[in-house]
Amino acid sequence: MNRAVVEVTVLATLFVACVGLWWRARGDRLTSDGGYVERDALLDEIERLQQEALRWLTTTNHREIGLLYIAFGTVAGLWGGVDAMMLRTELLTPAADIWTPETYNALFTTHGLTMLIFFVAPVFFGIGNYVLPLMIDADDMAFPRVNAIGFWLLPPALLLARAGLFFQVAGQGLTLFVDPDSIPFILTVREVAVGWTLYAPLSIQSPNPQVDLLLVGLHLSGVATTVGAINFIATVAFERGEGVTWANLDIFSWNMLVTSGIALFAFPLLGSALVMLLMDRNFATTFFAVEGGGPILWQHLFWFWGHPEVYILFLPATGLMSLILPKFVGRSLFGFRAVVYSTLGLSVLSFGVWAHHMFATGIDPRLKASFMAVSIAIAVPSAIKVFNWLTTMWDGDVRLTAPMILCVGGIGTFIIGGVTGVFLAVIPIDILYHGTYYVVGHFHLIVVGIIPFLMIAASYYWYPLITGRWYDRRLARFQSVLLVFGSTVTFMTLLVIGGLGLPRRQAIYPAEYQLAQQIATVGAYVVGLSALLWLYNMLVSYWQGARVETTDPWDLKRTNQFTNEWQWFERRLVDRYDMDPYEPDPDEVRPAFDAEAASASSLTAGAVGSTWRTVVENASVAAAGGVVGTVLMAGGLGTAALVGVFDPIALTELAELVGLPGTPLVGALLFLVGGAVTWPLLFLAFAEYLPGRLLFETGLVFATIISSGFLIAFYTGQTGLAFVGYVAFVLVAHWAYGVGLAVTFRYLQAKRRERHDHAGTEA
Ligand code: HEM
Ligand SMILES: [Cu+2]
Repeated sequence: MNRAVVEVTVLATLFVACVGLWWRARGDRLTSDGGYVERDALLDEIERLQQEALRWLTTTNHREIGLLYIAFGTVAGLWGGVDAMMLRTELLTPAADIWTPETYNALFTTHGLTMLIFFVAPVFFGIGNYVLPLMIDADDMAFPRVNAIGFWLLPPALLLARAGLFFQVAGQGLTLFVDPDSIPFILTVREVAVGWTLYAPLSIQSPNPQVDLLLVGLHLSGVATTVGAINFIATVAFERGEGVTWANLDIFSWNMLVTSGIALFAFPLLGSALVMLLMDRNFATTFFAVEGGGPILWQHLFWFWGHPEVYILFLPATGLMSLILPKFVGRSLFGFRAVVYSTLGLSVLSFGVWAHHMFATGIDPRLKASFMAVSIAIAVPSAIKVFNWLTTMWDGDVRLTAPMILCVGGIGTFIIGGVTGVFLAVIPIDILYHGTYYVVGHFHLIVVGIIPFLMIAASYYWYPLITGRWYDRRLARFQSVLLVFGSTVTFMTLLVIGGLGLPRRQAIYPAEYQLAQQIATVGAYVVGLSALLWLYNMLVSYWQGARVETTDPWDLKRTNQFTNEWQWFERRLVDRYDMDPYEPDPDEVRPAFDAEAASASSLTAGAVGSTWRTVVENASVAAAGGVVGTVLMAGGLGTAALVGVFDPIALTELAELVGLPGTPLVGALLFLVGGAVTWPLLFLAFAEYLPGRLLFETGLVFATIISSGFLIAFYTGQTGLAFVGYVAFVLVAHWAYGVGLAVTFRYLQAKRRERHDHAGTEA
């Protein structure tokens, strides 16, 4: 089949369907009196449309530019999505019988590029443009006109990058009428097929002129992104309203700020590398040729942009998660500061790991090893985010709205995507899985599992604010479930077939994989269907959704989460429509539980004294807690040894392990000292991540988790009743330990607070 014709037809159909929906939806409203549109009315309508068009083309208002960005990104996303559906369609059969292998290569190239460059960043910049100034109480972005320019660079960039499709269709059409020999140029331009990483030497040698257009298009998009990033930074830094300080800046703005910071360093580098590649192609320079800098140089430059780019894509999504999730559990974001620090940490680390994309090349093994270490370390800040989301939900009052379904689904896919990424960061494993579907499964669980999920969650969450109407909430819940389900089926299947060793980027594959490939394709179609349902819901509800009747559509006042952008919304409704501000039933008001505030006087957040003093105080409190916990635990273990379910031999081995004389006594001492020192420190570090509002509960949970490790570590072959006894004693001993720690901490904390309060009143 002819790829270009099919793709253009699908896109045109989508476009016509959207226009049709729009026409019907608003047509209904126009003719609600039963009349029809008259000629004059039609002319009026055309004039009105002209004026509208002019307004949208020249606007510098951040909300309108935001909507333009979102619309543009959606179009690109659908375009890249059609590529994806076509890729998956090819893979229904083991042979390349739907498109040619060359077409398949072109499809994954344009799919990857379109999604990464023209879909994700524009949509996030759009959301940022719309809501960020409202959230920080700014009148507009810092540079409204630059903002407009930044946006208007994108459509030409996309058209340049993907002109091949139109050339192909045009060529096909023209050959019906003219001699193919008279239009050689048009017939040689086709979609690029060198992979989204544009690796030299393939990208230099490809005779397709579209490669040059693509490079120019990418360059332009890079300029657009940089300009947008500068604007975000300036806006957050200088346009904050009164009352919005760095200390109470919302989490989404933090994320947009950090993302923009990364973009500011990453994109100019990409721009230079693109120009170098363009020169290699057209002016016989040798930046990336073997006789010059070499192809590996391209990879270094590319990934020094490419890895941070991944974080540019995903940090705004985590920002949305951290913002939206708490609204539907009635608790404020757990560990706000930890989340901000983890974002900052990621931004720095993201530049330091680029060569993990090059483990399979011949770069120096010592270099590789250090990149491996940093790549594994980068899991820590990501994990911090996950812990904080989970802990925010813990014990919360969960409302399963469409945005919440997407948040929960997003956490799930992110965990799987993230954990599979840690494996890839390990060189030997990467060598094994590099170039297989495992990689495709891994990164799609993240790029699909958290990015579009959270974009859609945000579209639902702010829909009332943007349109003043409700979307169809039942359809939205159904759509969210479909999306989570479809993505999981598709990309988990890819992980599995990648684990079995199936190479990626190939249109032809061994027949035994057919069933799995078909399952993945069906999953992808489900994702595609859910995207269409979302689009339908957005468009139709814009004209026909139920009007929002209250100034607090999400009932956020009840939990004290009525943030700035909703206050803006309320003011607008009150001014424009004379609506009464919504007041929740006072009996129902239960401010969101804020763990941070609740523990403001806790160990880690001592407000008085220098950092040093806090550290010393924490350490001494921990030491005291550790001793009490250890004494309690020693009692438990001692009993276990007496009863015969715990074998002191295990302690001997412990002593030998660290090179001390292998006697039970030394082992026991080591065990007690270790317990008294390390455990309280771990406890302090993790207390923030463990569920439960009370230190007491935290202690129990912590002890239970740790004891499972000790169960395994000190198991010396007990069976039957002895084993049951062993398990019981390990658990009881650890619980005693955990409770001992917790109670001691509590007590010492209370003492300390008393002291501080006392000091405070005296001062
Ligand atoms: C339903 C949604 C999607 C499906 C079914 C899908 C499917 C695919 C398939 C089949 C491939 C080619 C695998 C190969 O042959 O190596 C691919 C590659 C890729 N996809 Fe997706 N994808 C989807 C969404 C996304 C999104 C949202 C992004 C980015 C934000 C994305 C980024 C990429 C990238 C970067 C590649 C690599 C291209 C290359 O190998 O050069 N995909 N995808
Ligand atoms: Cu990377």
